[in-house]
Amino acid sequence: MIQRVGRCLAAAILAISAGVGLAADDPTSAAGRVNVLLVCVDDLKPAIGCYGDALAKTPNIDRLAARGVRFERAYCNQAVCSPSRNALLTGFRPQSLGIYDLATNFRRAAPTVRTLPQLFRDGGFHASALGKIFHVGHGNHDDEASWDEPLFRGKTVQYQLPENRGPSREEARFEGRSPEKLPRGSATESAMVDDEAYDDGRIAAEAVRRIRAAAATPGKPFFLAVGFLRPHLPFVAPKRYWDLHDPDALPRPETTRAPIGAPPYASSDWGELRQYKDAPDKGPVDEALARRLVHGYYAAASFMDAQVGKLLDALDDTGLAEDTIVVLWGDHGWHLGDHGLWCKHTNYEQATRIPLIVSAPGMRRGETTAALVESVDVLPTLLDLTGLPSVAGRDGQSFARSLADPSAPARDHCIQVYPRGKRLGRAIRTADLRLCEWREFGAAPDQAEIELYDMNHDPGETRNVATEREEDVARLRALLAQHPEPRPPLVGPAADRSPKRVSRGAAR
Ligand SMILES: [Ca+2]
Repeated sequence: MIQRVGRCLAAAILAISAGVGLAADDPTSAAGRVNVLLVCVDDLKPAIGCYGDALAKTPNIDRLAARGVRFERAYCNQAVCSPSRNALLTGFRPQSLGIYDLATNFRRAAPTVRTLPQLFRDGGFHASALGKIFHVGHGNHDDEASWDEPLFRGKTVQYQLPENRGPSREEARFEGRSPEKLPRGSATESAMVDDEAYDDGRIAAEAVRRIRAAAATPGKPFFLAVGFLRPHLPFVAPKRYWDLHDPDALPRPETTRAPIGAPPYASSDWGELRQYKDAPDKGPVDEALARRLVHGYYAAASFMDAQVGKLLDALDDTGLAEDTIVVLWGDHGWHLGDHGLWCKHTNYEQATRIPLIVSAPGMRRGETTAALVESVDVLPTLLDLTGLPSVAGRDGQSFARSLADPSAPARDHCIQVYPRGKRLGRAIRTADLRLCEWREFGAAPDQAEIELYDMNHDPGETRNVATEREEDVARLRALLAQHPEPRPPLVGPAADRSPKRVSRGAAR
Protein backbone atom coordinates (compact mmCIF):
# COMPACT_ATOMS: atom_id res chain seq x y z
CA MET A 1 0.00 0.00 0.00
CA ILE A 2 2.81 2.36 0.88
CA GLN A 3 4.42 1.96 -2.51
CA ARG A 4 1.06 2.40 -4.18
CA VAL A 5 0.45 5.64 -2.33
CA GLY A 6 3.88 6.88 -3.32
CA ARG A 7 3.20 6.09 -6.97
CA CYS A 8 -0.21 7.77 -6.79
CA LEU A 9 1.23 10.95 -5.36
CA ALA A 10 4.11 10.93 -7.80
CA ALA A 11 1.59 10.67 -10.64
CA ALA A 12 -0.44 13.39 -9.00
CA ILE A 13 2.57 15.68 -8.90
CA LEU A 14 3.21 15.09 -12.55
CA ALA A 15 -0.41 15.96 -13.22
CA ILE A 16 -0.10 19.11 -11.11
CA SER A 17 3.11 20.06 -12.87
CA ALA A 18 1.35 19.66 -16.17
CA GLY A 19 -1.42 21.94 -14.98
CA VAL A 20 -3.94 19.17 -14.55
CA GLY A 21 -5.85 19.13 -11.26
CA LEU A 22 -5.90 15.83 -9.46
CA ALA A 23 -9.61 15.83 -8.90
CA ALA A 24 -10.32 16.37 -12.57
CA ASP A 25 -7.75 13.84 -13.69
CA ASP A 26 -8.66 10.96 -11.43
CA PRO A 27 -11.08 11.64 -8.61
CA THR A 28 -9.99 8.57 -6.67
CA SER A 29 -6.26 8.72 -7.27
CA ALA A 30 -5.05 9.59 -3.81
CA ALA A 31 -8.24 10.35 -1.91
CA GLY A 32 -8.80 8.04 1.01
CA ARG A 33 -5.28 6.74 1.19
CA VAL A 34 -3.01 9.57 2.22
CA ASN A 35 -3.24 11.01 5.73
CA VAL A 36 -2.80 14.65 6.68
CA LEU A 37 -0.99 15.90 9.78
CA LEU A 38 -1.52 19.65 10.10
CA VAL A 39 0.71 21.19 12.77
CA CYS A 40 -0.35 24.72 13.73
CA VAL A 41 2.05 26.64 15.94
CA ASP A 42 0.98 29.71 17.89
CA ASP A 43 3.03 32.89 17.36
CA LEU A 44 6.00 31.14 15.73
CA LYS A 45 8.07 33.46 13.55
CA PRO A 46 10.75 31.96 11.28
CA ALA A 47 13.33 32.10 14.10
CA ILE A 48 14.12 28.52 13.15
CA GLY A 49 17.35 26.78 12.18
CA CYS A 50 16.23 25.80 8.68
CA TYR A 51 15.18 29.42 8.08
CA GLY A 52 18.76 30.52 8.62
CA ASP A 53 18.62 31.41 12.31
CA ALA A 54 21.90 29.94 13.53
CA LEU A 55 21.02 30.54 17.19
CA ALA A 56 17.68 28.75 17.12
CA LYS A 57 17.61 25.19 18.42
CA THR A 58 14.91 23.56 16.33
CA PRO A 59 16.34 20.25 15.11
CA ASN A 60 12.96 18.64 14.54
CA ILE A 61 11.44 21.35 12.38
CA ASP A 62 14.75 21.32 10.52
CA ARG A 63 14.29 17.56 10.11
CA LEU A 64 10.84 18.14 8.64
CA ALA A 65 12.24 20.73 6.24
CA ALA A 66 14.81 18.18 5.08
CA ARG A 67 12.00 15.94 3.92
CA GLY A 68 9.77 18.63 2.46
CA VAL A 69 9.59 22.04 0.81
CA ARG A 70 10.22 25.14 2.91
CA PHE A 71 8.44 28.34 1.94
CA GLU A 72 10.71 31.33 2.28
CA ARG A 73 7.98 33.86 1.50
CA ALA A 74 4.84 32.67 3.27
CA TYR A 75 2.55 35.24 4.88
CA CYS A 76 -0.39 35.22 7.25
CA ASN A 77 -3.57 37.08 6.35
CA GLN A 78 -3.76 39.03 9.63
CA ALA A 79 -1.20 39.06 12.42
CA VAL A 80 -3.45 37.95 15.23
CA CYS A 81 -4.64 34.48 16.22
CA SER A 82 -8.31 34.13 15.37
CA PRO A 83 -8.53 35.90 11.99
CA SER A 84 -5.34 34.16 10.87
CA ARG A 85 -6.76 30.76 11.80
CA ASN A 86 -10.07 31.56 10.13
CA ALA A 87 -8.10 32.18 6.93
CA LEU A 88 -6.30 28.83 7.17
CA LEU A 89 -9.40 26.85 8.05
CA THR A 90 -12.01 28.49 5.80
CA GLY A 91 -9.89 29.75 2.92
CA PHE A 92 -11.43 33.21 3.32
CA ARG A 93 -9.36 36.27 4.13
CA PRO A 94 -10.43 38.39 7.13
CA GLN A 95 -11.60 41.16 4.79
CA SER A 96 -13.90 38.69 3.02
CA LEU A 97 -15.46 37.54 6.29
CA GLY A 98 -15.46 41.00 7.85
CA ILE A 99 -13.94 39.51 11.01
CA TYR A 100 -10.81 41.18 12.37
CA ASP A 101 -11.19 40.47 16.09
CA LEU A 102 -10.81 37.51 18.42
CA ALA A 103 -14.34 37.18 19.73
CA THR A 104 -16.43 36.92 16.57
CA ASN A 105 -16.92 33.36 15.40
CA PHE A 106 -16.50 32.83 11.66
CA ARG A 107 -19.94 31.17 11.44
CA ARG A 108 -21.46 34.62 11.97
CA ALA A 109 -20.17 35.53 8.52
CA ALA A 110 -20.23 32.13 6.83
CA PRO A 111 -22.80 29.92 8.61
CA THR A 112 -22.69 27.01 6.20
CA VAL A 113 -19.12 27.12 4.93
CA ARG A 114 -17.41 23.73 4.79
CA THR A 115 -14.17 24.19 6.70
CA LEU A 116 -10.89 22.53 5.78
CA PRO A 117 -11.45 19.63 8.23
CA GLN A 118 -15.09 19.34 7.12
CA LEU A 119 -14.00 18.99 3.50
CA PHE A 120 -11.76 16.13 4.55
CA ARG A 121 -14.58 14.54 6.53
CA ASP A 122 -16.71 14.82 3.40
CA GLY A 123 -13.92 13.00 1.57
CA GLY A 124 -13.93 10.07 4.00
CA PHE A 125 -11.21 11.18 6.41
CA HIS A 126 -11.45 11.01 10.21
CA ALA A 127 -10.83 14.58 11.39
CA SER A 128 -9.74 15.38 14.92
CA ALA A 129 -8.01 18.28 16.63
CA LEU A 130 -5.72 18.79 19.60
CA GLY A 131 -4.71 22.03 21.25
CA LYS A 132 -5.18 25.36 19.50
CA ILE A 133 -6.64 25.06 16.01
CA PHE A 134 -9.62 27.43 15.87
CA HIS A 135 -9.24 30.28 18.33
CA VAL A 136 -11.02 29.36 21.56
CA GLY A 137 -11.35 32.00 24.27
CA HIS A 138 -11.91 35.76 24.41
CA GLY A 139 -15.60 34.97 23.81
CA ASN A 140 -14.95 32.69 20.81
CA HIS A 141 -15.48 28.94 20.67
CA ASP A 142 -14.46 25.81 18.79
CA ASP A 143 -16.29 24.64 15.68
CA GLU A 144 -17.74 21.28 16.69
CA ALA A 145 -19.05 20.61 13.18
CA SER A 146 -15.47 20.44 11.93
CA TRP A 147 -14.44 17.38 13.92
CA ASP A 148 -15.36 13.74 14.34
CA GLU A 149 -14.62 13.89 18.06
CA PRO A 150 -14.43 16.60 20.70
CA LEU A 151 -11.42 18.92 20.71
CA PHE A 152 -8.55 17.78 22.97
CA ARG A 153 -8.06 21.09 24.69
CA GLY A 154 -4.92 22.87 25.81
CA LYS A 155 -4.39 25.93 27.99
CA THR A 156 -2.34 28.80 26.62
CA VAL A 157 -1.69 30.41 30.02
CA GLN A 158 -0.31 27.79 32.36
CA TYR A 159 2.39 27.81 35.03
CA GLN A 160 4.20 25.16 37.07
CA LEU A 161 6.21 27.19 39.59
CA PRO A 162 4.25 27.65 42.83
CA GLU A 163 4.87 31.40 42.83
CA ASN A 164 3.32 31.73 39.38
CA ARG A 165 0.22 29.62 39.96
CA GLY A 166 -3.19 31.07 40.58
CA PRO A 167 -5.69 33.00 38.49
CA SER A 168 -4.31 35.72 36.25
CA ARG A 169 -5.70 38.21 33.76
CA GLU A 170 -4.55 36.51 30.61
CA GLU A 171 -5.67 33.07 31.77
CA ALA A 172 -9.14 34.51 32.40
CA ARG A 173 -9.32 36.04 28.91
CA PHE A 174 -8.41 32.74 27.27
CA GLU A 175 -11.16 31.07 29.26
CA GLY A 176 -13.71 33.67 28.32
CA ARG A 177 -13.94 35.12 31.83
CA SER A 178 -13.57 38.68 33.02
CA PRO A 179 -9.96 39.62 33.80
CA GLU A 180 -10.96 42.54 35.99
CA LYS A 181 -9.24 42.73 39.37
CA LEU A 182 -7.14 39.62 38.73
CA PRO A 183 -3.37 39.86 39.21
CA ARG A 184 -1.04 39.89 36.24
CA GLY A 185 0.78 36.63 35.52
CA SER A 186 4.46 36.09 34.76
CA ALA A 187 5.61 36.60 31.15
CA THR A 188 8.19 33.80 31.46
CA GLU A 189 8.82 30.63 33.42
CA SER A 190 11.69 28.15 33.59
CA ALA A 191 10.71 25.11 35.66
CA MET A 192 12.38 21.78 36.44
CA VAL A 193 9.52 19.72 35.06
CA ASP A 194 8.86 17.13 32.37
CA ASP A 195 7.45 18.10 28.99
CA GLU A 196 4.03 16.81 29.94
CA ALA A 197 3.74 19.22 32.85
CA TYR A 198 2.69 21.72 30.18
CA ASP A 199 -0.13 21.14 27.74
CA ASP A 200 2.11 21.08 24.65
CA GLY A 201 3.69 17.93 26.10
CA ARG A 202 0.27 16.42 26.75
CA ILE A 203 -0.94 17.37 23.28
CA ALA A 204 2.08 15.69 21.70
CA ALA A 205 1.54 12.54 23.77
CA GLU A 206 -2.10 12.31 22.71
CA ALA A 207 -1.21 12.97 19.06
CA VAL A 208 1.36 10.17 19.20
CA ARG A 209 -1.27 7.88 20.71
CA ARG A 210 -3.68 8.69 17.86
CA ILE A 211 -1.03 8.16 15.18
CA ARG A 212 -0.13 4.77 16.66
CA ALA A 213 -3.80 3.81 16.96
CA ALA A 214 -4.40 4.75 13.32
CA ALA A 215 -1.44 2.64 12.25
CA ALA A 216 -2.66 -0.33 14.30
CA THR A 217 -6.18 -0.22 12.90
CA PRO A 218 -6.01 0.82 9.26
CA GLY A 219 -9.30 2.07 8.00
CA LYS A 220 -10.24 5.63 7.36
CA PRO A 221 -7.33 7.95 6.59
CA PHE A 222 -6.88 10.69 9.17
CA PHE A 223 -6.83 14.45 9.10
CA LEU A 224 -5.10 15.19 12.39
CA ALA A 225 -4.73 18.84 13.40
CA VAL A 226 -2.24 19.44 16.21
CA GLY A 227 -2.11 22.96 17.59
CA PHE A 228 0.90 23.72 19.78
CA LEU A 229 0.57 26.61 22.23
CA ARG A 230 4.17 27.79 22.46
CA PRO A 231 5.91 30.12 21.71
CA HIS A 232 2.82 32.25 22.44
CA LEU A 233 3.09 34.27 25.65
CA PRO A 234 3.73 33.44 28.42
CA PHE A 235 7.15 32.11 27.41
CA VAL A 236 7.12 29.04 29.65
CA ALA A 237 9.15 25.89 29.10
CA PRO A 238 10.96 23.20 31.08
CA LYS A 239 14.34 24.49 32.21
CA ARG A 240 16.36 22.20 29.95
CA TYR A 241 15.04 24.10 26.91
CA TRP A 242 16.17 27.40 28.43
CA ASP A 243 19.54 25.80 29.04
CA LEU A 244 19.95 25.12 25.31
CA HIS A 245 20.44 28.85 24.79
CA ASP A 246 23.02 31.38 25.93
CA PRO A 247 21.04 34.57 26.49
CA ASP A 248 24.10 36.69 25.81
CA ALA A 249 24.45 35.15 22.35
CA LEU A 250 20.82 35.61 21.28
CA PRO A 251 20.03 38.29 18.71
CA ARG A 252 19.36 41.87 19.68
CA PRO A 253 17.13 44.04 17.53
CA GLU A 254 18.94 46.37 15.16
CA THR A 255 16.07 48.81 14.96
CA THR A 256 14.29 49.90 18.11
CA ARG A 257 12.26 52.81 16.77
CA ALA A 258 9.21 53.05 14.55
CA PRO A 259 9.86 53.47 10.81
CA ILE A 260 10.73 57.02 9.83
CA GLY A 261 7.76 58.62 8.11
CA ALA A 262 5.19 55.99 9.15
CA PRO A 263 1.80 56.98 10.59
CA PRO A 264 1.96 56.68 14.40
CA TYR A 265 -0.99 54.32 14.54
CA ALA A 266 0.77 51.77 12.28
CA SER A 267 2.77 50.55 15.26
CA SER A 268 1.40 48.95 18.41
CA ASP A 269 1.71 49.71 22.10
CA TRP A 270 2.07 45.93 22.66
CA GLY A 271 -0.73 45.86 25.18
CA GLU A 272 -0.71 42.07 25.31
CA LEU A 273 2.71 41.86 26.94
CA ARG A 274 1.77 44.68 29.31
CA GLN A 275 -0.87 42.37 30.78
CA TYR A 276 2.00 40.47 32.40
CA LYS A 277 3.56 41.65 35.65
CA ASP A 278 7.11 41.79 34.30
CA ALA A 279 6.26 44.43 31.68
CA PRO A 280 6.04 48.17 32.36
CA ASP A 281 2.64 49.86 32.10
CA LYS A 282 4.10 52.16 29.48
CA GLY A 283 7.37 52.86 27.76
CA PRO A 284 10.04 50.45 26.58
CA VAL A 285 11.22 47.24 28.26
CA ASP A 286 14.57 47.45 30.00
CA GLU A 287 17.63 45.54 28.88
CA ALA A 288 17.23 42.73 31.42
CA LEU A 289 13.63 42.06 30.44
CA ALA A 290 14.43 42.28 26.73
CA ARG A 291 17.09 39.63 27.20
CA ARG A 292 14.74 37.46 29.25
CA LEU A 293 11.96 37.73 26.65
CA VAL A 294 14.22 36.82 23.72
CA HIS A 295 15.63 33.92 25.75
CA GLY A 296 12.11 32.81 26.67
CA TYR A 297 10.88 32.96 23.10
CA TYR A 298 13.75 30.81 21.82
CA ALA A 299 13.36 28.38 24.75
CA ALA A 300 9.61 28.05 24.19
CA ALA A 301 10.21 27.48 20.47
CA SER A 302 12.75 24.73 21.30
CA PHE A 303 10.24 23.12 23.69
CA MET A 304 7.56 23.15 20.98
CA ASP A 305 10.08 21.83 18.44
CA ALA A 306 10.76 18.81 20.68
CA GLN A 307 7.03 18.03 20.59
CA VAL A 308 7.06 18.22 16.78
CA GLY A 309 9.87 15.66 16.94
CA LYS A 310 7.64 13.23 18.83
CA LEU A 311 5.05 13.38 16.04
CA LEU A 312 7.68 12.79 13.36
CA ASP A 313 9.09 9.87 15.35
CA ALA A 314 5.63 8.33 15.61
CA LEU A 315 5.10 8.65 11.86
CA ASP A 316 8.51 7.09 11.22
CA ASP A 317 8.07 4.26 13.73
CA THR A 318 4.69 3.26 12.33
CA GLY A 319 5.65 3.59 8.69
CA LEU A 320 2.94 6.22 8.24
CA ALA A 321 5.53 8.81 7.23
CA GLU A 322 5.45 7.21 3.81
CA ASP A 323 1.82 8.09 3.23
CA THR A 324 1.19 11.14 5.38
CA ILE A 325 1.33 14.75 4.24
CA VAL A 326 2.79 16.93 7.00
CA VAL A 327 2.18 20.67 7.06
CA LEU A 328 3.83 22.92 9.64
CA TRP A 329 2.28 26.39 9.76
CA GLY A 330 2.76 29.37 12.08
CA ASP A 331 -0.29 31.59 12.52
CA HIS A 332 1.75 34.84 12.30
CA GLY A 333 5.12 36.29 13.23
CA TRP A 334 6.26 38.34 16.20
CA HIS A 335 8.17 41.56 16.81
CA LEU A 336 10.88 40.36 19.14
CA GLY A 337 12.02 43.86 20.01
CA ASP A 338 12.45 45.19 16.48
CA HIS A 339 10.95 48.67 16.07
CA GLY A 340 10.69 48.70 19.87
CA LEU A 341 7.76 46.29 19.55
CA TRP A 342 7.04 43.15 21.57
CA CYS A 343 3.94 41.76 19.88
CA LYS A 344 2.31 40.68 16.64
CA HIS A 345 -0.56 43.09 15.79
CA THR A 346 1.00 45.00 12.86
CA ASN A 347 1.22 44.89 9.07
CA TYR A 348 5.03 44.79 9.09
CA GLU A 349 7.25 41.97 7.87
CA GLN A 350 8.20 40.63 11.30
CA ALA A 351 4.54 40.17 12.25
CA THR A 352 3.23 38.85 8.95
CA ARG A 353 5.90 36.47 7.67
CA ILE A 354 5.30 32.90 8.79
CA PRO A 355 7.05 29.55 8.71
CA LEU A 356 5.45 27.10 6.30
CA ILE A 357 6.85 23.67 5.49
CA VAL A 358 5.04 20.98 3.52
CA SER A 359 6.28 17.41 3.33
CA ALA A 360 4.43 14.84 1.27
CA PRO A 361 5.22 11.45 -0.22
CA GLY A 362 6.72 11.73 -3.67
CA MET A 363 7.32 15.46 -3.36
CA ARG A 364 10.55 17.40 -3.51
CA ARG A 365 12.59 16.97 -0.34
CA GLY A 366 14.93 19.38 1.36
CA GLU A 367 14.18 22.22 -1.03
CA THR A 368 13.24 25.84 -0.58
CA THR A 369 10.90 27.93 -2.67
CA ALA A 370 10.60 31.70 -2.96
CA ALA A 371 6.98 31.37 -4.11
CA LEU A 372 4.72 33.93 -2.42
CA VAL A 373 1.93 32.12 -0.57
CA GLU A 374 -0.73 33.07 1.96
CA SER A 375 -2.45 31.11 4.71
CA VAL A 376 -5.65 30.93 2.63
CA ASP A 377 -3.72 28.91 0.06
CA VAL A 378 -3.25 25.89 2.34
CA LEU A 379 -6.87 24.72 2.00
CA PRO A 380 -6.95 24.43 -1.80
CA THR A 381 -3.44 22.95 -1.78
CA LEU A 382 -4.39 20.11 0.54
CA LEU A 383 -7.52 19.36 -1.50
CA ASP A 384 -5.35 19.37 -4.60
CA LEU A 385 -2.75 17.04 -3.13
CA THR A 386 -5.23 14.50 -1.85
CA GLY A 387 -7.45 14.49 -4.91
CA LEU A 388 -10.48 15.81 -3.05
CA PRO A 389 -12.88 18.01 -5.02
CA SER A 390 -11.84 21.63 -5.18
CA VAL A 391 -14.14 24.34 -3.83
CA ALA A 392 -15.02 27.49 -5.73
CA GLY A 393 -15.38 31.03 -4.53
CA ARG A 394 -12.74 31.13 -1.81
CA ASP A 395 -9.72 33.39 -1.63
CA GLY A 396 -6.88 30.88 -1.79
CA GLN A 397 -5.12 29.24 -4.69
CA SER A 398 -3.27 25.93 -4.68
CA PHE A 399 0.51 26.06 -4.44
CA ALA A 400 0.86 22.33 -5.14
CA ARG A 401 2.95 23.10 -8.22
CA SER A 402 5.58 24.70 -5.99
CA LEU A 403 5.91 21.41 -4.11
CA ALA A 404 6.63 19.59 -7.33
CA ASP A 405 8.77 22.36 -8.77
CA PRO A 406 10.02 24.99 -6.28
CA SER A 407 10.77 27.36 -9.16
CA ALA A 408 7.24 27.16 -10.58
CA PRO A 409 5.37 30.46 -11.02
CA ALA A 410 3.13 31.44 -8.10
CA ARG A 411 1.37 34.56 -6.83
CA ASP A 412 3.03 37.88 -7.66
CA HIS A 413 1.85 39.37 -4.37
CA CYS A 414 0.34 38.53 -0.98
CA ILE A 415 -1.99 40.73 1.04
CA GLN A 416 -2.57 41.15 4.76
CA VAL A 417 -4.77 43.39 6.86
CA TYR A 418 -4.73 44.90 10.32
CA PRO A 419 -7.34 47.24 11.84
CA ARG A 420 -6.62 50.31 13.95
CA GLY A 421 -9.73 51.94 15.32
CA LYS A 422 -11.89 52.97 12.35
CA ARG A 423 -9.06 52.35 9.90
CA LEU A 424 -8.02 49.20 8.15
CA GLY A 425 -4.44 48.81 6.99
CA ARG A 426 -4.24 46.72 3.84
CA ALA A 427 -0.70 45.58 3.14
CA ILE A 428 0.61 44.15 -0.10
CA ARG A 429 3.91 42.26 -0.28
CA THR A 430 5.67 41.59 -3.57
CA ALA A 431 9.06 39.97 -3.96
CA ASP A 432 10.69 43.41 -3.55
CA LEU A 433 8.31 45.78 -1.79
CA ARG A 434 5.79 46.15 1.01
CA LEU A 435 3.07 48.77 0.78
CA CYS A 436 0.37 49.47 3.34
CA GLU A 437 -2.71 51.54 2.56
CA TRP A 438 -4.52 52.88 5.64
CA ARG A 439 -8.04 54.23 5.36
CA GLU A 440 -11.38 54.05 7.09
CA PHE A 441 -13.83 51.42 5.92
CA GLY A 442 -15.66 52.76 2.89
CA ALA A 443 -13.48 55.89 2.62
CA ALA A 444 -12.36 57.05 -0.82
CA PRO A 445 -8.89 55.92 -1.94
CA ASP A 446 -7.60 59.50 -1.90
CA GLN A 447 -8.19 59.56 1.85
CA ALA A 448 -5.57 56.88 2.40
CA GLU A 449 -2.22 57.18 4.14
CA ILE A 450 0.50 55.09 2.55
CA GLU A 451 3.60 53.28 3.75
CA LEU A 452 6.13 51.83 1.30
CA TYR A 453 9.27 49.86 2.18
CA ASP A 454 12.00 48.64 -0.14
CA MET A 455 12.47 45.11 1.16
CA ASN A 456 15.71 44.54 -0.78
CA HIS A 457 17.53 47.64 0.45
CA ASP A 458 15.70 48.14 3.74
CA PRO A 459 14.58 44.69 4.94
CA GLY A 460 14.17 46.04 8.47
CA GLU A 461 11.52 48.51 7.27
CA THR A 462 13.19 51.51 8.84
CA ARG A 463 12.07 54.23 6.40
CA ASN A 464 8.77 54.86 4.63
CA VAL A 465 9.66 55.86 1.05
CA ALA A 466 6.10 56.28 -0.28
CA THR A 467 6.57 59.95 -1.14
CA GLU A 468 9.76 59.17 -3.10
CA ARG A 469 8.48 56.23 -5.12
CA GLU A 470 5.23 57.39 -6.70
CA GLU A 471 5.30 54.87 -9.55
CA ASP A 472 5.72 51.94 -7.19
CA VAL A 473 2.96 53.26 -4.97
CA ALA A 474 0.59 53.63 -7.92
CA ARG A 475 1.40 50.17 -9.23
CA LEU A 476 0.89 48.41 -5.90
CA ARG A 477 -2.25 50.36 -5.08
CA ALA A 478 -3.64 49.35 -8.46
CA LEU A 479 -3.00 45.72 -7.53
CA LEU A 480 -4.74 46.21 -4.19
CA ALA A 481 -7.69 47.83 -5.96
CA GLN A 482 -8.21 44.64 -7.94
CA HIS A 483 -9.22 42.91 -4.72
CA PRO A 484 -12.74 43.29 -3.33
CA GLU A 485 -13.36 46.22 -1.01
CA PRO A 486 -12.88 44.94 2.58
CA ARG A 487 -16.05 44.20 4.50
CA PRO A 488 -16.48 46.42 7.56
CA PRO A 489 -16.26 44.65 10.93
CA LEU A 490 -19.21 42.32 11.26
CA VAL A 491 -19.56 42.68 15.02
CA GLY A 492 -18.36 45.20 17.55
CA PRO A 493 -15.10 47.10 17.54
CA ALA A 494 -12.17 45.92 15.49
CA ALA A 495 -9.28 44.02 17.05
CA ASP A 496 -7.60 47.21 18.11
CA ARG A 497 -9.62 50.13 19.31
CA SER A 498 -8.64 53.78 19.24
CA PRO A 499 -5.04 54.81 18.62
CA LYS A 500 -4.84 55.84 22.28
CA ARG A 501 -5.68 52.32 23.34
CA VAL A 502 -3.80 50.50 20.63
CA SER A 503 -4.20 46.79 21.27
CA ARG A 504 -4.32 47.19 25.04
CA GLY A 505 -6.26 44.27 26.42
CA ALA A 506 -7.92 43.77 23.08
CA ALA A 507 -6.24 41.60 20.49
CA ARG A 508 -4.16 38.57 21.32
CA1 LIG B 1 -1.19 33.38 17.39
